[in-house]
Amino acid sequence: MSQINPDRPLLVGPEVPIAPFPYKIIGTVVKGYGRGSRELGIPTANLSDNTLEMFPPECHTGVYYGFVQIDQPKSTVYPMVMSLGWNPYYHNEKRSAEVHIIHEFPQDFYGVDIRVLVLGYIRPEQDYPSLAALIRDIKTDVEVAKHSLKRPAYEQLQNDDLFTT
Ligand code: ADP
Ligand code: RBF
Ligand code: MG
Repeated sequence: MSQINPDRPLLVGPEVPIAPFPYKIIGTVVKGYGRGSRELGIPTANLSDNTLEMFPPECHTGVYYGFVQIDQPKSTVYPMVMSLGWNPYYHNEKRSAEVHIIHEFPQDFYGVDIRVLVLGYIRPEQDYPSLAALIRDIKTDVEVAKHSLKRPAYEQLQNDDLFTT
């Protein structure tokens, strides 16, 4: 199976973020369920539960794109894709957010704070017939995020107050 889903557009969302975007999430990176996203080549920084009240109520489950910064204000800002889903551990009464940062890190960073600026919606959460199909769509999400963030109104938000103060 090819690495990218050819049926999906690489550019999504409007030229300029519109409400409820952009919105900001600050949270601590916690341990996930060890479902092996790292083994899939897609590690996800799972956000602590207290972040969930920061999500606008109209944001439904699905995949989002934006920027993220780890730990220190003024440090590097990376593109990211985020999955907002229902947390099976809480009998699906609670949502959970996990962020895949589009960068290779030499080590883990559990326990640190990350700042996330969510800028747009990519797609709803889906059920996949195989792990390979899920991975292919997540890899496609990464390409969609990179393309969609290249537009000027998005690019300039790398310098948002969230990341500089
Ligand atoms: P868990 O189930 O504990 O969330 P994962 O397999 O999803 O485990 O790995 C996530 C961890 O990997 C993150 O908490 C972070 O410390 C680390 N990590 C390394 N590179 C990345 C990356 N590019 N994006 C997100 N997390 C990363
Ligand atoms: N899980 C799904 O079951 N369906 C999805 O459509 C889905 N999309 C995802 C998109 C992104 C960008 C990321 C980072 C994760 C997604 N996941 C999805 C969650 C994925 O299954 C999860 O990261 C692994 O199960 C490991 O926790
Ligand atoms: Mg994870």
